[in-house]
Amino acid sequence: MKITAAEVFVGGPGKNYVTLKIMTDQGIYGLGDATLNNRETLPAAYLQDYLIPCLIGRDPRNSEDIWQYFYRGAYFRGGPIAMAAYGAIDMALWDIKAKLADMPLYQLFGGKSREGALVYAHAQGTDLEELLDSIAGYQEQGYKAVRVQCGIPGMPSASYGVSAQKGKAHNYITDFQGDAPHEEIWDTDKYLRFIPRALDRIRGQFGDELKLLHDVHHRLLPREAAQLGKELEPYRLFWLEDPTPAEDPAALRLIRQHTTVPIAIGEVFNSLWDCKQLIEERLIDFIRISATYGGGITHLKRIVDLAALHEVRTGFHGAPSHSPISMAAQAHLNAWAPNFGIQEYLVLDTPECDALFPSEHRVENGLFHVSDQPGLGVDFDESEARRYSYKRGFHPVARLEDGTLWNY
Ligand code: CS2
Ligand code: MG
Repeated sequence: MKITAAEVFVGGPGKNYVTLKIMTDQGIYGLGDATLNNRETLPAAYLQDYLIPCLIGRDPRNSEDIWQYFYRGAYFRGGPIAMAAYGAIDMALWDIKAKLADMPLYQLFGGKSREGALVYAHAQGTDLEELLDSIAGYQEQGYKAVRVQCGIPGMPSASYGVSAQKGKAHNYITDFQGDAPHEEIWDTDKYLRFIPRALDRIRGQFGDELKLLHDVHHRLLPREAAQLGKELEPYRLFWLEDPTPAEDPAALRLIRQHTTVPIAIGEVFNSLWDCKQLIEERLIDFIRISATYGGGITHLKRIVDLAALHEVRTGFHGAPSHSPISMAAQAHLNAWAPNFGIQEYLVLDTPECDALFPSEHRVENGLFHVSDQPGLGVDFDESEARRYSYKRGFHPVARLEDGTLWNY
């Protein structure tokens, strides 16, 4: 069996998805996702200019060797651009293998360990009242877990994860379009004063059962994060995410000395080496790396197994940062992983997105039910894809009130 051709598509409804399609001499094709938010053309160029020419003629069933060939074979290893490109290739090869086996992918890992995988939705508000309504809306739809993000009183612009306009859902591409990053103002003191009060209201209104998550988005210093974790303990968060910048794992030692709040980190990681110390020293409770920037299924599965050895559970980074193809890859891992924790899930099922990526994966009552179709269980409609083209966008930049640049 041989790979005969591969093509990359960039674009999508309200978002630049980077989709790889690998064709074989047996008519079976595989799909992969290389979407790197607001840098989408870069993994696409790496695939087109360097990787696809090396794929032609290879046996697509040798996904391990192909992964090692690209990762170890490169003198300059890793990084989000390269790992997103390898990730797309790897997903497509697993898709082909599972289609050859005529099985849904999770069967190749060891079958299903659960009927449905717990997901969390993103509740947000420019103020607390709007956030409470947003949480209530998700609860009515059956969600059992929500991430809660709220505008901070007195902060000149909205805090991370919150739409700038009241009543407007945050969209990762339309909000970020333009020729330069939008700048936000951050004020740690106001944030630290407000968040415990907000969590108190939320717990009081929604009771004990609803699982609550909160994303700090790398904004705090280690001591501040320890203080916040301690103050939030009475509200029993499911997790506190990215309390400090992820490139400094030792900061977590200080946080762990002071609080038992569960910690989730890893959405900006792209290899096992980024995760290793946090997992081995049990400095986190959930690992957030994604199948896309994390080098695909082959590498992600290795991270899941290392995490299991240290009682760290999964909480993969989710849509819409990645396409439904990546979501499907993670859904098959979520169905199998003995140490599954939760899956981030933002509603992607607009008619346009469903038309571009048809699938039978579905979320019901807050659980993700993986498709039983052979392979990843998601397709890609090329005629739909032709409706879209690339649009440039940037993540915002955060500054303190005096102008000092801060972590976004
Ligand atoms: C966020 C991300 O989902 C999350 O937890 O932190 O959506 C993040 O802001 C984007 O993926 C950035 O590309
Ligand atoms: Mg996050």
